[in-house]
Amino acid sequence: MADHDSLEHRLAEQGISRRAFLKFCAAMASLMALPPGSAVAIAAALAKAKRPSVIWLSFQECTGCTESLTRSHSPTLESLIFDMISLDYHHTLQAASGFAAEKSRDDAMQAYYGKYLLLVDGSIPTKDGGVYSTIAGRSNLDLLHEAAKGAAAIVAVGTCAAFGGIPMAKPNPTGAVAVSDLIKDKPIINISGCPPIPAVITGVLAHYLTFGELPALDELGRPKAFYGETIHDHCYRRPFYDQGKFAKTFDDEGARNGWCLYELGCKGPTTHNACATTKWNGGAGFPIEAGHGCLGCSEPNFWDAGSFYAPLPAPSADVTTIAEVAAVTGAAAAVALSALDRAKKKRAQQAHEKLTVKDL
Ligand code: FSX
Repeated sequence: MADHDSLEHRLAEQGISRRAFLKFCAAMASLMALPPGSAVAIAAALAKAKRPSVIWLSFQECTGCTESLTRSHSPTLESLIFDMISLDYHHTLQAASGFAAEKSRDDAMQAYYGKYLLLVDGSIPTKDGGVYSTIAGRSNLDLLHEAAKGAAAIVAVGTCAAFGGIPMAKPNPTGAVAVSDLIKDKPIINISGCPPIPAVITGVLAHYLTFGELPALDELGRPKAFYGETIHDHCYRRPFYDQGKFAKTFDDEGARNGWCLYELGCKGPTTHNACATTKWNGGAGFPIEAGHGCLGCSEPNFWDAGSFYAPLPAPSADVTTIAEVAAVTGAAAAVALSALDRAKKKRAQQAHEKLTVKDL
């Protein structure tokens, strides 16, 4: 007998072909860097998966995270994944308003206690009892604590929820903090980016539906499959970096020839995200491809980490450790890598690539 709650049944109802579904599963397997052959296992697991209840709370943010998810082209991985979940509360996307909206959240929290996924975007203001952001007269702080209690896991969507983001930038007038600063007794996954890449959000949801658990995380709670490497690792301008060819202005000959934007402030070497591989707008491109350096938006404190247009500190020719690199941070340092001799340049690059935003 058909399971009317299963994804398989819902996709069939909506006329989504088996072929399109398998293509989606193959794309998910590739996005999550799973071994070849995993697509079939994903398809089998997803087809039988029940739609988990998802409650999405939006706090101090610009709605860019939701925009990111909804501004993709159709039919998309994103639209497919939303057929896989029951989005029971999302105050931007839901039709209900007022008391009906608040009731739908309460009902879902009660009916799926211990089982629902809680997605949060935006940071949480804590100063003065959290009065700086309220929904239906209740502080974000209060709403988060209430919804976190019955959640199976929490997904912090966007840099604001993951690390505090722009609302937490100096002087942080509202006392904004990240979800993980407040909730200590639930699994939390951080999907950083301001905004995050839509396919990363859906990839994490697909992983949860397939395996019933969150994917492997890095030391900042981000899924390794998407944040395990830097933008620099996969940047198409990387060969120019390796050759020491850097654009000096945004419209010089080097810029026109696609040379590396490192000297114009690109934060690709210290930024962990999948922009260079997953790309944006249906794979059309990513900021560096549009001629602008990476701002480092998926890293903690990116807004306060210095000018977006100042080059990352370059290590001196003789440094070999991160500590030594940190010691020269901010020095007149901008020893051009291109000026170093070959062996020294290699060592300097290796040290440079080990830098993280925390070292700046
Ligand atoms: Fe923050 Fe998201 Fe940047 Fe904006 O919800 S991560 S300001 S794109 O909207 O939270």
